[in-house]
Amino acid sequence: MTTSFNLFEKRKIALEKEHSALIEQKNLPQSKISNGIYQRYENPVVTAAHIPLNWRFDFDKKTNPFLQERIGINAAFNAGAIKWNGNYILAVRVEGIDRKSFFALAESPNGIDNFKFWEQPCVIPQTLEPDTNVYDMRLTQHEDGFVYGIFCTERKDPKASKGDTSSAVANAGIVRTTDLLNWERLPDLISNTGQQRNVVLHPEFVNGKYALYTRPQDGFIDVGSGGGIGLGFIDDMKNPVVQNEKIIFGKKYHTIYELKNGLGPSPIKTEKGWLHLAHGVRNTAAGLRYTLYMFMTDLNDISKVTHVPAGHFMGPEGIERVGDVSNVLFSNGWIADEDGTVYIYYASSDTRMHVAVSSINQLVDYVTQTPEDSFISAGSVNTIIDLISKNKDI
Ligand code: M1P
Repeated sequence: MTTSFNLFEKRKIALEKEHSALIEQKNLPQSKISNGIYQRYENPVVTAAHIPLNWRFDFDKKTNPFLQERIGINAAFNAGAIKWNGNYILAVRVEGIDRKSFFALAESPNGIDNFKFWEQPCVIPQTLEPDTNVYDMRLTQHEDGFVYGIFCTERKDPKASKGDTSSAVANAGIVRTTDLLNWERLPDLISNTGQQRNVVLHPEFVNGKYALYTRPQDGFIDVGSGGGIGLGFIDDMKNPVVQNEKIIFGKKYHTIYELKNGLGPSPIKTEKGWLHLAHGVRNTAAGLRYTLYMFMTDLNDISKVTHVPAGHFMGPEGIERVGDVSNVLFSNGWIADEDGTVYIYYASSDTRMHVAVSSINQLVDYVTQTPEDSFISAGSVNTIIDLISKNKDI
């Protein structure tokens, strides 16, 4: 007869074995031929199942004789990224089954597998008005010496009518650190718009000021008459008042960013310009569809968009299509290595994290040589015919 004692022991061994196998599983490039722009990898790099067992299970036989999972994790997605002491770090949005998201760092020696969470989740100090929910941290190693984490802080809308228990207000919360362990909370962003999400810090000073990419919005989900990727400036991050915010990349009819868009990670500097990764959203009969797209801005004027390849850079494929919020790709983290390799960390369907590997040269080539959108079907046909005739001459 199985006693609760050996049931506990058996479950513990099985859980630990399964967890180690998942973490240590080697990740290989997908076998199908890539598009030449980036290489997707077979396995998600971080999932809810990667969360350490001791965050979820009480391993005391007396208080947990059945070894039940006491704290459930629903998803691990939308991670910021940074290279740190030679390793690849993701600041993962971990979402518990209680719907609350928080940040936790996972580290890999090679950027594509073996991501292990640090000892405990990040402790983010609160402002006078506590965050109800926090998510989607962008990490920026700024030239002032700090690593900044800018994330969305969500609180109940104080103007919500009685009985309205879902209206919320989103804004940018700001923390900074020099060790990724101790986070100093700075005041939340002060801007002219009602709400902000997808706020990202530029890594360099611009005319002595901090430059911030914003995404002003009228409502919590709908950007309304606002929206687009904005650019504004801040004198002092301890008093983060955005000045001169202007839209540098607006939403546009009948594009992949028709409904809304938002910047992904902090941009990467190249000899040709700043590489940007963003998400665009359009509506369909099946709901919102989020895809990733790229663009480039001028090295001397970061408000000037110089190149925009037509359409999406990455769209959801296979398993990526399905999850808590299906048909969504979202990225807020990438890492450019010294040798030019670029690790693009993207989440699928608000559920799990993946990696695709590219290089600065491939991405610059993609952004600068891919035909731009003509915004009409006849224009798309012309672009294809131009390519066909060019190929005839070869
Ligand atoms: O559910 C898709 C995404 O929706 C929001 O992004 P955006 O403000 O650009 O619409 C965010 O909640 C994001 O976390 C989420 O992945």
